[in-house]
Amino acid sequence: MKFHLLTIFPEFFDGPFRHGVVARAAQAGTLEIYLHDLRNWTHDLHRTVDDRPFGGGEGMLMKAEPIFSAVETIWPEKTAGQRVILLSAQGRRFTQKTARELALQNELLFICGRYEGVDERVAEHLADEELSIGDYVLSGGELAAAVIIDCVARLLPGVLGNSDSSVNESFEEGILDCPQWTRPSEFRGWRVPEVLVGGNHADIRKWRKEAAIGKTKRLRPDLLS
Ligand code: 9D3
Repeated sequence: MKFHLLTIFPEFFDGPFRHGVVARAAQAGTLEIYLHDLRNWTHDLHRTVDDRPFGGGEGMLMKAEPIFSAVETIWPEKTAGQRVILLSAQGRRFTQKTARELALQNELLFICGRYEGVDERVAEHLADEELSIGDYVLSGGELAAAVIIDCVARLLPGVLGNSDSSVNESFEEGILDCPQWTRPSEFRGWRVPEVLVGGNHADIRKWRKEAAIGKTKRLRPDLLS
């Protein structure tokens, strides 16, 4: 799968994509990441990508023209299996379900917004979808794109070692993972639940299910309603 990122901070991604699942998948050729510097599609001395909002207001907006030029250069003709995604605080909420849908595409192009936002013509006439990763304020779309690419990459066949793409993911069952422990069985006086240390697998399964529901009730009651 190919991931394109359109950004004014291409070096931002040196960190997130050089480690872990995404780096390994890139090494194995399962995915390819292409960084595109938006300023390459400006034509003025100052390589301007922003301008003031019509109607007034705080801050600056990203101009439509360099973004359209960039996307039309990267994909002169858009084919099935290619999706343009605008990251913005106003977008539809990205979830594990969205990640599954995106993992079915051949190629994704992420437009990373900065400043106070992006000229609305990008959302209306260029992007296939506008996504947000949650209800909090980031300073731009780069972190959001890295989050989405991490989620999608680990779903690609072969990336996690399990070729079975139907492995259950707790979020899709609408419940949190059960609590887990590793050795030692006692640490600073805190003991691991006795049932997990014993070997009765039916009891363990039942205990885990109940513990998962209990934890979901306490921390994420919204998932159960
Ligand atoms: C006047 C209100 N603005 C600032 C508080 C709105 C605003 C503008 C630009 C809020 C965030 C941003 C930059 N955010 C993103 O580009 C962004 C984002 C986010 O802020 N939260 C969750 N997901 C995303 S995806 C892109």
